[in-house]
Amino acid sequence: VRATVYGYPRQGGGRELKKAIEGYWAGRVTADALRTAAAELRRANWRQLAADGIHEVPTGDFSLYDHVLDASVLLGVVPDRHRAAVAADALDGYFAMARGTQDAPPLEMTKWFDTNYHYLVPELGPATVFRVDPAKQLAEFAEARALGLTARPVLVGPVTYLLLAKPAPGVAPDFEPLALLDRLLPAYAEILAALRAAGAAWVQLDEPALVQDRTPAELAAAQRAYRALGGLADRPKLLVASYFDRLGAALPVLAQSPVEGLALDFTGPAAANLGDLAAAGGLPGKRLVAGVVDGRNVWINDLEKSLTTLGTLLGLAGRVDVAASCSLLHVPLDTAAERGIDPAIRRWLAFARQKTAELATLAKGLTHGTEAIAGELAANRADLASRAGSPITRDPAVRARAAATTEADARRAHAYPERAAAQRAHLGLPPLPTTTIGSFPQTAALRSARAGLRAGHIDTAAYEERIEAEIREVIAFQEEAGLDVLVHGEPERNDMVQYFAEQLTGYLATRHGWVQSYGTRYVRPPILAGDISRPGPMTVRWTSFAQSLTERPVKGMLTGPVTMLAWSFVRDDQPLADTARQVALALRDEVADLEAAGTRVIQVDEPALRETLPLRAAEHGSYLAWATEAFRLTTGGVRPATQIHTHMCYAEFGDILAAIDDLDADVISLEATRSHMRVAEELATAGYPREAGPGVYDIHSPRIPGPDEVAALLREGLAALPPDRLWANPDCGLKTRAWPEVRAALTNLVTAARRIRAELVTAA
Ligand code: THG
Ligand code: ZN
Repeated sequence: VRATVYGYPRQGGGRELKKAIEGYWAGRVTADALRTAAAELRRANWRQLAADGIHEVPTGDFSLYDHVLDASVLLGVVPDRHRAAVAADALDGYFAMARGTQDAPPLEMTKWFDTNYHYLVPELGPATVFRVDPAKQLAEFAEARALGLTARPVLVGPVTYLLLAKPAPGVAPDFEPLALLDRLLPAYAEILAALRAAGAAWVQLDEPALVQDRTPAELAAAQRAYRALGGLADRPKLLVASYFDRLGAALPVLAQSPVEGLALDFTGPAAANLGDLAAAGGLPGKRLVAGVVDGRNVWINDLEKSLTTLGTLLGLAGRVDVAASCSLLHVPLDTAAERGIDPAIRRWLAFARQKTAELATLAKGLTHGTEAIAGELAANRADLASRAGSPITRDPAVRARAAATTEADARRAHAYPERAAAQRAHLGLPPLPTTTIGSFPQTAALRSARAGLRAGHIDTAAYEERIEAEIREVIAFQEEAGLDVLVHGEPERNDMVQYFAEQLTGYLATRHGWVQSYGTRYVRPPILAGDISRPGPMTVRWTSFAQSLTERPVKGMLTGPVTMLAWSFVRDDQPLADTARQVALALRDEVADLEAAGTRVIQVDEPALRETLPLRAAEHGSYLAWATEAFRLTTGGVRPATQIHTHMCYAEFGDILAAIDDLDADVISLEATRSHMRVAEELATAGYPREAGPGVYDIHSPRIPGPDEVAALLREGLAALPPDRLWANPDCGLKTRAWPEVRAALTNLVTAARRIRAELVTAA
């Protein structure tokens, strides 16, 4: 039994890769220096993996931007609009596809399954011709071999590649990329032959798309693909990898194919693979790579439990190796860098480096017997016991309160029509009220104050003075522009979830726990480590300060419980629904404090509600039930006159309209500019009974919409919703925009809303 991994964090301990790539974009780093920096990171990772006991290292998983984009380059899938750039310079052409140029928009970016990683969507059509260029794969394989290591190239599998793709611009929207399978397979055959010629004994083909609900036609395509690839004479042995869930109906398809190996996930709900595998008769004569260490969460493994699972698996396959459930790309690099976390708690955590050590220990225990790892097992047992028995893990007060929560707590006491009347009286807003989503541009002065505070150059008092100055400016501008419901601009916040995580008991924040979100952008997801409670108000000080500067209502701004979970590492020792309820109760207290301090409008953002939808449809219902309940628990305690807002960022929410209704928020703001107010229509068709603000200013673009353009969008909105239920607002927060753009765009937005109000009066 040996240990392996499918992929490793790319950035380096000091985010060297980000710095090299962004330096290249800025013209500070040459292409050669970038390539050298990347090669050094790869070498350091492989050496580390080998030293830590990983037998077969992955190659080709490294990327300068995204591994799905790399697969497109490998297959010669370049959109027509980027061909000239790619022909002129391969590296600049690659970044043109990723980031766009002045006249060629980038590939669309979307979530990699249910992780927080985003990939670039391949664009395919009937005219697509695959042209293989295996240079990157061959070079990285050779680099690892040059270190004297056994290496296994890792590729996105052909079925997953097609299932992740979309019709290219100009191609019929109902074109199914899977129709290209028979043309794609010869391209994979060519790559496999090249890798074999280079000396690869095994190649890994990743097929995570097969863990999702698949139609019989899609399963038949998978069967055809692996019969064809398995039947090739000139190829390495094939390991087909699945992760993120059980394979289900695809398991027998792959088990009966001529491939030599399968990698299965045995963590969390995917543990069902164990029973499925036994039922399918195992994998006699094949290699099974068993993903028993959770590759996408940060908790230490239960080594004894894994040994038991692996013991069962030994009887079910020709050869068993041990691995993390998926690429380690989704976890931070090394817990050792987290000096700020209590060492006793740090022992509960395993980042990529610690996970490789766990894998090596498991492989050693299975090969040489548990006596050979007695010390590791004893330490692991003690760490698990320390976590299970810790007062952080179980706070009786939090548990008692969660247990005492009733259905009624998660419901507003009054129906919407009564609330709407009370809110109208309390707020005195005009028809088509204007507002923003929450954040305003983060100025250079603010960023330098935050850096100064962290470095100890300025004290808390000086920092807070800076925050107050920013808030004064934001309030003054909004009054001058004539907005109706104001915000304080959130100058005190960096990451939406980290700000709250830092103030809640039971949550851990990391200093260096960076995880790639997309390209060179990273997040540091906080860790929901224990029972969650709120020692004191988190946002009241700044909201109240802002409210003291104006007569108009200032919105309180909170991140909702579902998004808090979605953008954090979650507990693995209790259902998500229980963690969500604890977070919701802490936020509910914040809502109550805001209301008591005189806040008349409170917005609870849930941008992640849609993106956290489980991979399989059978689980949607139970997810949406606890998710909407957590939101209502957060907001259900307020008076009828207090107006609850929520916000979601993505236009694709048609499939969760019922859940959006179930949130029972008084007002929802949504991204809509790019979908031409189709969103308003969708809400109206679905009979959405409350107020909505489909965005009329696309904040992702530097373009400033004029008053006529905004007015036209508002008129479209009025075709779907009556004026007392339609709001005028941007698509999303303004944090990423510059002040001059924001001033102009919001002034135009107010002008447009006023013009339409005047028209309404004339018409009446
Ligand atoms: N917070 C967390 N997770 C998230 C988001 C978030 N996941 C989904 C979505 N938002 C991802 N979007 C982004 C957008 C911008 C950046 C990262 C993810 C970004 N990061 C900075 C960088 O890498 O330079 C660092 C930001 C920082 O200093 O914290 O720009 O909002 N948890
Ligand atoms: Zn948004």
